[in-house]
Amino acid sequence: MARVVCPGSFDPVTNGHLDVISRAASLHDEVVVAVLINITKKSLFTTDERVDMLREVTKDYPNVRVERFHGLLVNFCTDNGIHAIVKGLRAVSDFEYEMQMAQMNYRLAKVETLFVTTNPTYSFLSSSLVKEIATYGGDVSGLVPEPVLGRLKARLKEE
Ligand code: COD
Repeated sequence: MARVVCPGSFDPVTNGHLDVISRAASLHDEVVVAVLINITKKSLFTTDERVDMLREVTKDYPNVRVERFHGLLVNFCTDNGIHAIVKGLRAVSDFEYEMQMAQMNYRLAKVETLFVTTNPTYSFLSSSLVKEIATYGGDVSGLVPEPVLGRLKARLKEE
């Protein structure tokens, strides 16, 4: 069975993430979406909320499951029988950092990294830009899945 992981912070999940996850799901038997538990980085949504949103927006993909992880991604891969990481590449600026991580992950545990080129519709899209635009009242509809849009508006109203 070809099991791969799509890792990330997903704070929150965007349509760019979802595009990569759906394409990974069409190419592999099983996709594990792994949400980083990062206690040092301030996030808008808790790990549980990020996992919930991902589960909701991937519910129509029977071969996708959502988990959380902390520590090294390669340890999560080894513990879960995962041999490859699937990442999206948005621009040349992503390439240098992604290549460094890919080579390090291979060096650490012989875990391969596979890249899908971003869907041009979402090549400018990141969770941080979505949060910034939404914070200042900009329109982010079409950039995040519908259920995330509602949660984003509610969270920013609370703040
Ligand atoms: N189009 C296509 N792909 C996209 C888009 C988009 N618009 N936006 C995001 N992506 C993809 C990218 O592949 C990105 O890597 C991934 O989605 C996740 O994005 P984010 O922003 O949610 O997550 P990051 O970049 O904060 O996640 C980084 C990791 C959690 C993957 C990384 O820090 C990690 O592996 N950490 C664990 C610790 C570890 O093992 N460190 C050693 C690494 S060598």
